[in-house]
Amino acid sequence: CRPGFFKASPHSQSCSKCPPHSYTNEEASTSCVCEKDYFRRESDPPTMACTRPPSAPRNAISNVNETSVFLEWIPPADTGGRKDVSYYIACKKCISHAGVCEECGGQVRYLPRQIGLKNTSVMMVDLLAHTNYTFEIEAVNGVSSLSPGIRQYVSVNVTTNQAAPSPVTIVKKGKIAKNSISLSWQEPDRPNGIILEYEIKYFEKDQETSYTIIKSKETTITAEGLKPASVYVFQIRARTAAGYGVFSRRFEFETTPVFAASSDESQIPIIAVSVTVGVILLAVVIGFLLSGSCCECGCGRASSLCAVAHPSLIWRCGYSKAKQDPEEEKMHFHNGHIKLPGVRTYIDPHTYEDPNQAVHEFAKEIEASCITIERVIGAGEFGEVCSGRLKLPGKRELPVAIKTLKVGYTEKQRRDFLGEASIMGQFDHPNIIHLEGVVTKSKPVMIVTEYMENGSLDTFLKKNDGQFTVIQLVGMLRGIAAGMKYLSDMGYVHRDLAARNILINSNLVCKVSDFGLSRVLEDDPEAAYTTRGGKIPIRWTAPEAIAFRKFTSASDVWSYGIVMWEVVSYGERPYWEMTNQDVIKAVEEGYRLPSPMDCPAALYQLMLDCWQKDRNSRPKFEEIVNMLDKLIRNPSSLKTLVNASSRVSNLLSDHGPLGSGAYRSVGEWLEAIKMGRYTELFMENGYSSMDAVAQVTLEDLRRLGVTLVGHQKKIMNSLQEMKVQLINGMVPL
Ligand code: ACK
Repeated sequence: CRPGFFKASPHSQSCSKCPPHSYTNEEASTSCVCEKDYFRRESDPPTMACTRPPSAPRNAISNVNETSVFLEWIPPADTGGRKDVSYYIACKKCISHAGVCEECGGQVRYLPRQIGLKNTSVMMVDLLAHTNYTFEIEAVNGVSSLSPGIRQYVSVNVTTNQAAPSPVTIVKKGKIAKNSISLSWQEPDRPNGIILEYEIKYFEKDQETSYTIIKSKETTITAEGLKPASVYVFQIRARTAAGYGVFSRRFEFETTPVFAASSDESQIPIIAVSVTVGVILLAVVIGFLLSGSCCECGCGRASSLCAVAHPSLIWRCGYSKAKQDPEEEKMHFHNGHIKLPGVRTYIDPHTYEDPNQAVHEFAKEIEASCITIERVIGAGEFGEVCSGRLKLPGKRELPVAIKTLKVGYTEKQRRDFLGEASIMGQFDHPNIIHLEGVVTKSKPVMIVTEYMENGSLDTFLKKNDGQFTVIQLVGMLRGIAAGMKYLSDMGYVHRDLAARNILINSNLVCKVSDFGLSRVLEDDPEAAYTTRGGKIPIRWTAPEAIAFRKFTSASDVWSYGIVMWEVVSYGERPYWEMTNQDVIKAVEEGYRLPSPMDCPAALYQLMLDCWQKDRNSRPKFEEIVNMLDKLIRNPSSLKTLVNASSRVSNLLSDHGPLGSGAYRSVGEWLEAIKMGRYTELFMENGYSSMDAVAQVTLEDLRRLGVTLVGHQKKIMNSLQEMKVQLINGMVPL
């Protein structure tokens, strides 16, 4: 063979041209040499082109859910000429202030795997809470190992959120008698926050259906009323603001027989000393409580002493009606049917004769000198909303949002303004906006909350139209549902759940905000007066709440369905420009909002479930959270979208074609929605009348060459809006 050609075997008939990216300068070659930066694996046949490592994956995005991170990316622009591209995930844990990063080590789990990923997504679980991680997604192919070149990866930085505590692992037995067992245990290795209490579950061995639960703020308990000479199984779990951790493994201890001495009689003197010390400590604690210094955790000396010396008391003075709480609550369960005694319920601040008392019961007083106001970020009903910083003694400086009460307020305005803090202060959940405290002792009166970098969800979504993956949107919805589950468990009905009342932070964590009683609705520009005189945000409200003010968690579920619709349609206004009266009428007649564009069928089905007329048939928030978790764990279940043509034909079915009432020609209509550039395209393809236009589906638009998603949305939404106006209704259920 001459140069540039080769013959792999002497039996071959003819010489072959060197495959792409290879050459030979010599005669009689049996193979060709790869060009610089191109390679051939041993298993590649000599007739195959030389290939090179792929370029880096593109557009990596992350979705953080507590201590799990979901990563998604698109394949590299250049696969290097091979089909065997796979991905490898490198994980680094970084200490932000020091700028030092280290390998994550073996405790992180990768689903489905870390190496050799064929799909363009992966989930990392069991990460540490509140930790910065860098993930490098590297694309590799069959020749990457032959290339000495630099690694081709894209990196993503994320910060994990709060997590429930890790399990209690060390449990020790104390005094054991014929009717009682005392235990002590160590705090979990990773508490991930301040431990608010422990829950101890125990039952007689093999009698698991009848168990007892004790709650304790200490790391010791005594289970009493036990049977002599019987084995009991104990399990313990810790609770922080993020919720309960998982139960520990089972620990078994046996009570002594009726006539045996208790196991620790020799320890009586030690116990006597401990009791004395305990009594002294108790006296000190009571002293603090009575002095009231604890309940004024501001910048003063006494309060910082309170925070440092008695960290466990902050929770008491901040949120709970501590004096009514016994240190240990106990409740018996048979077949697990009785509600947990520890689930706190919301206390209506109106039940307090003096509203100031409610504020100070549930909110910390902050000294104004601890707050630095930086800029105004919006206007609230009672005054400006600002961003700033809060520096409490002994604590890290925090970015905060500050709601102020404008000067010249009436006593009622002050009460209503602070009412929100009295409500917010009772909540403690990662998806509920967190109250830092209030300033009531100086002016202006302020409510200080955690700062949410991305502001309110509706504005944020409108600004970032089409920018998120379905998984990211579902992550947002999951957070909102988890917050709402917490509120409904507490017995609080929100009444004004809407995307404008959800705040979103830089990790895309959504938190429910805007709490109040009647005030909520008065300050909401969406709220309208009903014939019965109430003020209600009609588009978000369940029919029974509009008709006879039946506000329940089930009516919140209806509103949640509307929020789902707002999120998936990136902040579109529900029912567009229909009037409130038309909305009420259409919903009453059984019409429902159509699916947003590109909406996974599973999500639209969930919306329709939330909009069941019979409120008892709607899902509970717990079921919604479980359903969304399932979808997040199995992203392929989100791939089936609501059929684009049925989405539109639903609106049309039985209601005749779109009339020409609104616009006289296709051109006029397209001009009106600033899409005039497509007039010719429509006319050329037979869509020359408004009736013909009524049949256009998203697929038709794509086929015609309207490729920009924003334009597709504008056209489809306008069509829908016109149809809705025409039929005075929506999708019939
Ligand atoms: O959409 P935004 O930027 O988010 O405009 C409104 C404005 O204040 C009036 O309510 C913003 N806002 C309210 N609370 C917070 C908060 N905790 N963090 C950040 N922004 C907030 C809201």
